[in-house]
Amino acid sequence: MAFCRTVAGHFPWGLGHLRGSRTVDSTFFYLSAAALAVWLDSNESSRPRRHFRPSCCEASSSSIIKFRVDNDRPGLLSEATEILKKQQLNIRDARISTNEDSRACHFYVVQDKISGSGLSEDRLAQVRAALQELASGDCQAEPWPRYSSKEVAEHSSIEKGIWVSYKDGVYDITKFVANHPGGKDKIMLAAGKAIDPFWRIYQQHTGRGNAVELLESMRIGDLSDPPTADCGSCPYNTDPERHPALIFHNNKPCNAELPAELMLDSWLTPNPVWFIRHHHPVPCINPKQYRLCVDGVGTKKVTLCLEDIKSRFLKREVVTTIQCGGNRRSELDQIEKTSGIPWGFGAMSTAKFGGVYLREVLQHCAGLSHENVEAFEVKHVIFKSLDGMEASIPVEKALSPYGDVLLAYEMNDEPLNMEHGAPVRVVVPGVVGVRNVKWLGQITASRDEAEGPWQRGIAYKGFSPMVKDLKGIDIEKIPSMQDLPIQSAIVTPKAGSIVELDDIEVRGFAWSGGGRGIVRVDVSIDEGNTWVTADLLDGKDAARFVSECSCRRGHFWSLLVNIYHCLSEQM
Ligand code: HEM
Ligand SMILES: Nc1nc2c(c(=O)[nH]1)N[C@H]1C(S)=C(S)[C@@H](COP(=O)(O)O)O[C@H]1N2
Ligand SMILES: [Mo]
Repeated sequence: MAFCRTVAGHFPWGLGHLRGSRTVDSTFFYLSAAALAVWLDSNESSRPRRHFRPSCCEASSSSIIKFRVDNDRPGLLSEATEILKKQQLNIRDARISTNEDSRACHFYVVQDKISGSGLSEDRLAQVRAALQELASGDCQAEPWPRYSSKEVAEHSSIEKGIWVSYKDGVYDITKFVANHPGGKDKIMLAAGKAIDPFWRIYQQHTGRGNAVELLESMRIGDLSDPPTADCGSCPYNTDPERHPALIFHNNKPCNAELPAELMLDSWLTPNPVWFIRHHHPVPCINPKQYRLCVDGVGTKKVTLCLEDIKSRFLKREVVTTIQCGGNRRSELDQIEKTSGIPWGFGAMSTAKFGGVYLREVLQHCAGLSHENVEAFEVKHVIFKSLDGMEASIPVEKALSPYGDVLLAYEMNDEPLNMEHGAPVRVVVPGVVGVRNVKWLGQITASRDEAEGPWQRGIAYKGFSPMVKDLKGIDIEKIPSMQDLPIQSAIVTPKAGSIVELDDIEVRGFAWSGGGRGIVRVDVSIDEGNTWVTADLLDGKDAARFVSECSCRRGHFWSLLVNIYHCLSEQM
């Protein structure tokens, strides 16, 4: 297997950071942010189930089989699951609650594949006979308890428990809210309510990933009055058409990456295949009616229309790479499943952006001088978007003459398109993708950073790979990601491909955030025992035709490896 290692201008992690290093400083090792693993709560099995009614009275979409065993043993759960599958049952959930002695109670939430509902008495008798072959004990089945939406509504606080419904199910999400990848505030909007309309907007829950499974593990009952089928028009109907070469992880909202096959074609990524990372439907904004409001502490409030932005400030051009904080998460998933979109390495792209410097708008137009920053203790600049998203960057980056933060209205010499944030988006060179706010509506100077999951949530903070849930962790104390660390990948040959034993050209890209340039790329074909230095190709040239800022550093690289030569040297 071939590895590459890459060295950036400043050495924040020392060598070897690409594999294994867990050092975290104020610039994050972005991989660990994504390593926050799937949420699991081992206490769930002891949750009381209320008001059980006999299965024959009401049709329920599933039943709970309770199998009390006198002598539990390792492996019994999987043996029992196999038996249930042979009995033509869909298993939605399986748990064990163990007593101090060897007795245990197994819970299996099942659906009869034949009838599509819970278990009839006859079917239960068959299942009971089969299970009792496995271990002595007692086996019964009950339908889920039924709750009305009124009863669900009574549970909307931590004290009373937080319940929600989804389709015909009722769920107790009390312990989950603090761990929600989309943030506590968002999920609390649905406390005591049906989440169906929320998930129609945030379709990443149902598109792929594990949200449905997670939810099912929190089921406590059936909803007696489920909502009628989807009504109203789909908010994604107005999303733009997309290039078929993109690799789609999701469509509503759209999350799509640049395929490896196109990655090395040109340093500037063509607009149609630029990676797309949305959290919402694409907002439709009439450029004539567009207004950008600049306000906050230490400023005098101004409102600018698109023409103001274009005519009152010098047009600047900045070539920069934007990378999503979740880029390459699929590679982490191979070690242990994490939550979030399983990106390959294509959640990054490069463009020449045209627009105006944020610092010039803040200083020359809104009056945010360095004196005001000091006097009013301004610490952050918040960007609020017209799609409801917000994020912030430190004021130092916003005002730095070398920061090159741009309010962009052009991308690769074309007017910025609606997909990537038209009429105006923020471009923050060297900083994690999520701070590059699209469809910008408001810029606010502030003492506090932005609110919400995109700034303060767990998806944009770094944790040790050992962290599996958030018990005992005060998320507020962990700083939000800003500068991205070094990044390097082998693009060809593709991982896992079989190549002829001969001269092989290994090619890839390397890039670093925070203004650090790439010093060297080394490649190893012997699991890291020996390394050969690759040639740095274009990318560096792209930086030449823009201003003096050092915030867009990247290269393609290539190396001809002779496998015979390398192997014989080792013998
Ligand atoms: C009630 C049960 C819920 C569960 C089990 C759940 C689970 C999840 C999971 C697993 C993710 C990560 C998705 C991914 O893989 O990208 C996620 C993200 C998210 N969720 Fe939920 N969620 C729930 C309710 C809600 C509600 C009611 C809302 C909105 C009001 C919401 C809004 C979001 C948002 C905004 C994200 C972030 C998406 C992003 O970063 O693109 N969730 N949720
Ligand atoms: N308003 C808004 N801005 C946003 C987002 C968004 O969903 N809404 N996504 C962010 C994230 S997470 C990333 S990685 C980049 C992606 O930009 P792109 O879609 O132009 O590639 O935009 C950021 N800005
Ligand atoms: Mo992102």
